[in-house]
Amino acid sequence: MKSSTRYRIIPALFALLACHSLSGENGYRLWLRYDTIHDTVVLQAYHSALKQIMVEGHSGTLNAVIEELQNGLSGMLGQEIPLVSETITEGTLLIGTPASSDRIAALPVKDLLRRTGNDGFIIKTCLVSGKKCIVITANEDLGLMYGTFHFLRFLQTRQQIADIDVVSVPSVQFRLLNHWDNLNRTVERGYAGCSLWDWLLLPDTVSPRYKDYARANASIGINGAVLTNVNADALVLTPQYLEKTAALAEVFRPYGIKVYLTARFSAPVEVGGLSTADPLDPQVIDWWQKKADEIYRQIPDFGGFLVKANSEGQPGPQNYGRTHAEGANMLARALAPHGGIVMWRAFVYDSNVPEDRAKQAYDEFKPLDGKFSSNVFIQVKNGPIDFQPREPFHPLFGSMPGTPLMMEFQLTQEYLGQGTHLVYLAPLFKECLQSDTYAKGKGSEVARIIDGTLENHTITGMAGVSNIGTDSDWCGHPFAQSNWYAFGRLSWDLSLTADTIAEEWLRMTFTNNETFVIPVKQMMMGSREYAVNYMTPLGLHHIMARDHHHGPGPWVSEGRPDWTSVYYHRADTAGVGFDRTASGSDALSQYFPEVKQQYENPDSCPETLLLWFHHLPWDYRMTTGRTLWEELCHRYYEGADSVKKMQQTWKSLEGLIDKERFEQVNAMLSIQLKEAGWWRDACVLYFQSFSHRPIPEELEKPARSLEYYRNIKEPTIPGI
Ligand code: GCV
Repeated sequence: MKSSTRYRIIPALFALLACHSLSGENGYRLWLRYDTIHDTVVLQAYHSALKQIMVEGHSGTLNAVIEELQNGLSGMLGQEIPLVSETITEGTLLIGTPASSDRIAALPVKDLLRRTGNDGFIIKTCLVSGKKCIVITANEDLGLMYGTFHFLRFLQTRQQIADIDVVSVPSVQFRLLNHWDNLNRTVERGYAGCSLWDWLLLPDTVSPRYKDYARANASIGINGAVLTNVNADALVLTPQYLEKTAALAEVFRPYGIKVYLTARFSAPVEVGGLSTADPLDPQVIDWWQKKADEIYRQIPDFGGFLVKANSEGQPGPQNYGRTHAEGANMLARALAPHGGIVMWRAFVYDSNVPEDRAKQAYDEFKPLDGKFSSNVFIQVKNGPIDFQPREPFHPLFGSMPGTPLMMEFQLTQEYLGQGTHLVYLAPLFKECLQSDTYAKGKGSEVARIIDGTLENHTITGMAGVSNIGTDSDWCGHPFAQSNWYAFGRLSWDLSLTADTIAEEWLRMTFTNNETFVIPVKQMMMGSREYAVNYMTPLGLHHIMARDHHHGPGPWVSEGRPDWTSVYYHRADTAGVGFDRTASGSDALSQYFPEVKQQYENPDSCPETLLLWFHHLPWDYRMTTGRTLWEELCHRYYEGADSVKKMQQTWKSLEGLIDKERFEQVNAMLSIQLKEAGWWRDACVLYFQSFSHRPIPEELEKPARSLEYYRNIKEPTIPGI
């Protein structure tokens, strides 16, 4: 794919424009803002390349394409670009498939289209009937939709379009949001208001927001939404709710978004009146088959089921002495005739306390490799515990070559500051995807397992646990939108860098003014590491407050051991950290030898994961020359100081964007700064009670006592 060139924009112009043209911003438009371009050079170039639109073919998707183009182009170019059907002129934007357009069928694009599959597209400057045109073509109308959004992004980010040559094919086939939304509209780990799905009013009232949701997803390549929480309610499978689900599917269809539901394993008992949900019981098998038939009668393009089984109290096949494979395959057989899939989660939290929680998924699933039906994914969280600020990659990646594994990332910031912290997650996603599993020697990165190339899988997928709700800006924090955006863009193109995605998003969401884009991009790129530092540096993990997971709680020690913090940090007077080498839980043996060898020696283990794999003495010497204790303190202080710097940077940019979002982010950064200090002081004081060493002299001492932090109660945090 040829990369294009961006116009240089004169920053001074922006300062003038920002104040008067961008008022009334509530973030609703996300990155799909089509404000008028004021730079005359750019405007002139776009006008001469785009004189008319011709869309050949007819479908709901093409109607959506036309609508988006007309909105986008008239918004950005400041005037209607006529939609024509007959005569090609210089500067036509011609859109169609070879099947729908003889003009496109006559172009030399057939070879390229052999590579683009159903969703991929080509955008190319071509001569059509001797006239210079821009052509967007694909094998299917959906490809045309993705191509159209890509083309609009070109304009939104001020790229030159005089000579375009793009071929784009998605890295993975299933690119899904997972909503943890309950039928009563609460959202588990949701920090952006209520669930978008208004089950009470559906199917009779269909909120216009559903279409905007679909547009936003389609614009970044997302092609499916699991509507309901993995902690599932069987009610959603009843006729009343299926009718509501069908109404949503209808709105999403033109945008290529399929709906999926979570299947509660005990549904045959709870809503089917059977006495068992045993997956080998003929009546149960029959119930699920009939249920699948019923669903597909109403929603012919229904995507399939996501299942959390035998984990955190959810029912599953093990309740009947059956395996995950027996449970998943039974559902898969019901869906297969209709083309549906099962996404069976590997996040298992046994009812018995394991010796090391990090080992459980591998122990349960690895022996089942190759035993799943061909339409089953095993959906694996990026790390072996639970979406911590930093985890090593999950050892299942590379260990189940006979089974397609679907990546599960968490976009909602359950463990990363929830609704108030600016934490851009693409660096976390990339860190995991670029990790080398060594499953087939060097170069066996997680990304190659996810895109199917390492193990030759034909179905491939990525899921992001949604951070979307009814807040006017969808995600609660203006920068949380970037995590939704980044997930979509990455699942379309795993090779994109976090930096590129941040820049695109900033330009589309705020401004193309580089005086703003460059420093804010730097903030975003650093933000995940800052959060790691003020929350869980050096490989610490799972030391947050109980239940709601907001704020620090390294002292949490009561109740089920693997739900406590002390189980994970294991601090004592000798040192701190979880020994996962052979002398400890030996979780390291779940990784391939090259990884194991690197991590088992504290000297070669990356410092970022040191306390994940090792219990080390407080005086252990770090590469900085500091002791472990001193380094820990320094990391906590650096983390909190970085937030102060983000705040200073942000304040210095006042006037470059709209006042509303500027002030909202400013206010959020103040909260983040306060909470980063809270994490730092609470954790440093807590660990000091074991290390019995002074906080290094150069660091400011906490103003309050450990007792003060231990007594903070937050009974009303959202998202539980
Ligand atoms: C949906 C963590 C979260 C739970 C979540 C679970 C899961 O434990 O805290 O809220 O439940 O992960 O991924 O199933």
